[in-house]
Amino acid sequence: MRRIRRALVVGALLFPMVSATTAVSAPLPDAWHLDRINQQQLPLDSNVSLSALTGAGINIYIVDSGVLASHEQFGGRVVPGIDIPTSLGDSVVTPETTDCDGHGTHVSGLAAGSTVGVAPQARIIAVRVLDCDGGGNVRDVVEALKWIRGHHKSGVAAVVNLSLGVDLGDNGAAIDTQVAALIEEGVVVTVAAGNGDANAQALNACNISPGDVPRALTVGATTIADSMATYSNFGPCIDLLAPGGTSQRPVQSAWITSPTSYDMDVGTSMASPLVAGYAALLAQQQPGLCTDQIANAIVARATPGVLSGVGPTTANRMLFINTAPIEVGVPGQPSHVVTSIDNASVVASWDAPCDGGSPITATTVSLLRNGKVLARKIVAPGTTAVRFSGVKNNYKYQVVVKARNAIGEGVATHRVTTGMVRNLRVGLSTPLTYVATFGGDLELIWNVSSSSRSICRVMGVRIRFLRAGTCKIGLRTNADGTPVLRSLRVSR
Ligand SMILES: [Ca+2]
Ligand SMILES: [Ca+2]
Repeated sequence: MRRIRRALVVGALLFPMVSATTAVSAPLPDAWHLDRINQQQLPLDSNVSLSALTGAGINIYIVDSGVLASHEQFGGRVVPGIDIPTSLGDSVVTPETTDCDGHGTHVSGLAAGSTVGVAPQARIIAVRVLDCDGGGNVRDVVEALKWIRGHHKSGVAAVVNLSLGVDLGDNGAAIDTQVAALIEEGVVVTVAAGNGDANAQALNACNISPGDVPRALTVGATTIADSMATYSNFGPCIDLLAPGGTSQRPVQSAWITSPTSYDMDVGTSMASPLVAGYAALLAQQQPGLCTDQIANAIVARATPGVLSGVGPTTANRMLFINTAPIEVGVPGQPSHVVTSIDNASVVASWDAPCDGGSPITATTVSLLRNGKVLARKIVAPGTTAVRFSGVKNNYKYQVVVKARNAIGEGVATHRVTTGMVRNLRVGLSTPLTYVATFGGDLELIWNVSSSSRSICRVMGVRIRFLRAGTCKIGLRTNADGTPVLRSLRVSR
């Protein structure tokens, strides 16, 4: 498996870092990237203020080389996420938020730095997949994205930035699958379009993963003179362009040498987090918005036709920070559907989706067998679990969940198939997946409550029922997630 690449220009000269003794603090001498995106046309006007919005309360996951949490740009807003290379034993970096490469710190600064970033109060969640040389593995990125899917809170807008990529042919589809799932679960994903091949020859971004994922925001790079950067990948998969700089005028952001050091970098890696920060501003303003509402607004508000050097296959759209309210829409798709069975009953729970900007008024839960609806329950907002009783044993069922608001009906979940409904009798030992299922590709982590240990026991991938009573379990989709609680009735 080929290694993943960060989307910094390969071989680009890094300008000398500002040393700790001569460190620049606000106002920066060269925040042209911010200056450019608060106006539609050149020339730059030296005004870098973007919005009264700050991204406060919004999580931006930076999937990268980690983040130097102590940097002055972050003011305590960096939260350790997960350090995949460490957990898989490829390298060891402690604490988890440390960045031994620099790329992730630079990218984080552009998304959410206090003076170099677009969303200066957003929370940065450091998800480390790149090592000290900026390299990584597809497998690690897939793990990281799964972790985010379990970690983020459904129904609350969040942003993921991926300033990295791999050739689609190098198992990129595995990353694409996870990116698409994140978007379906309500997360805005911004992706660097990539900086061409090893010789900086620009490529079609549709051949790069995850830049080819349709609902992701794939970002190409521009120069200070408003031309498309020659290294920037191109093509119909590019949604918009944003400042990425050139070696003559790179982009300045936080660096890892010290909490007050800065560095100049070049690439679509720098353009993508600017869009991530913008998404956080919009999410802060209307926290219930769904992914596509935010992503579509960002594309629709980009300034058309102002860039030079844009080829015929790339849309000529330049990032423009415009925080006018977004029109409300229908709710999104509920996520994290968990089903469990016991005698003659099915219990389904779910996470409420984004509400489209208008409160959810009801949720419909349907129980099906062989594609036919057997029962339907309509529950009030705030209820996120229902029990269907009186169903026949020895069958599997499907569950579909759908929310609605004043605007209309939202998108239904996929059908989630239950385990086979049956009596959980003393002495039964059965695979966990026959008792509870998750509507997706994440595995459930089981915990039996201590009060139930004499009644049921999990052994490996099986559960055994020891005595009649109530077996209380907690089901999580990752180690840090909030468990879904279930009470299974065990009979003689
Ligand atoms: Ca300006
Ligand atoms: Ca797209």
